[in-house]
Amino acid sequence: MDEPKTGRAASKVAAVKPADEGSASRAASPAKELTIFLDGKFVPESEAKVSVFDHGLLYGDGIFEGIRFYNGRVFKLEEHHDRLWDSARSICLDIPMSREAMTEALLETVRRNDLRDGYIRQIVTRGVGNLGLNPAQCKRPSVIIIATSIALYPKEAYESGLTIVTCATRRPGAAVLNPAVKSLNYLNNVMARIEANLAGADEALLLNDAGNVSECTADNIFVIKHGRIFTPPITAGALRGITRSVIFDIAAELGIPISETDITRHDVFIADECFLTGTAAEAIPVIKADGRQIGSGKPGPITTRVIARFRELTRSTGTAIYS
Ligand code: PXG
Repeated sequence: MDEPKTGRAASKVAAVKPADEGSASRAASPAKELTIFLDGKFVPESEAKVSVFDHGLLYGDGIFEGIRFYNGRVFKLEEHHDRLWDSARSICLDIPMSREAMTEALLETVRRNDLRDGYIRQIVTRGVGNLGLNPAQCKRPSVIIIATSIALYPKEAYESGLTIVTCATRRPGAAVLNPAVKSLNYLNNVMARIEANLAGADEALLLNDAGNVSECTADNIFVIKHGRIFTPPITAGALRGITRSVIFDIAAELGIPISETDITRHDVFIADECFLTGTAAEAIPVIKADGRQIGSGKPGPITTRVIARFRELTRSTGTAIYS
């Protein structure tokens, strides 16, 4: 990353609002049972059960995607399905549905829950096997689709920014457990999340074996220095986030230079601005890292512009659910 050249320009911050979780959200109507897609059927959540012999449970053997929908449209559906099928191919899992059938099942799950804004968790487990870990035992993968709402961080944090701490848990390298596979094995991320909780921080920053920054527990990280945006490359252990790709598009559109670069904690500490992205997190500013204030200590001007454009895109593009 570039060395610092001059002081930062003073930042005037516009309010950044999080997504509306939707009027039919789970929190708003806790008594109403969700309808879940489970292996070809739509069932009430109280009946949506998988076997204790499912290797998704026994070994974390399976894959998932988290997808958002806004204003009656699914955001970046094709990109999420590309990644789901890539994850499946990488772990030799045959998804027992065509992409077209999966898309229809996903849209129908949202419709049956009468939602316009929310979050879809799509899971493919290895399926039922015996107590040995060999996936050859598992005859048929299970497909689960849940449509509901999610709030990863408190609403205020989208305006005031998050605090993050570097955790001792390292992101495994591609040769250990490739973070590019969005698998059900999220203990690395969970351990990092526990460290953030114990430290009283909003998020955990994970480093890779080389000591470079990878990402946070369920979000990609971006730092801004002298008007340029930097984010770690996939080879640093970052997920190829779909929101991350949208940020590249937005930066190009706004004429803000952006690049994939190895960054260290130092680069985070001296950044003018910092923000995180993820489907669940959306785009959210970071204002403190390991006790150091980032920039002015408030969401910066580039962050604010990028997030505002992100919100516009989420509400104006996507696959129609109702038509
Ligand atoms: N890094 C990791 C490790 C992730 O799991 C992202 C980055 C962001 O990627 P997208 O494509 O969403 O921009 C993720 C996404 C959860 C949850 O339950 C996690 C994700 C997505 C949705 C929900 O915490 N992971």
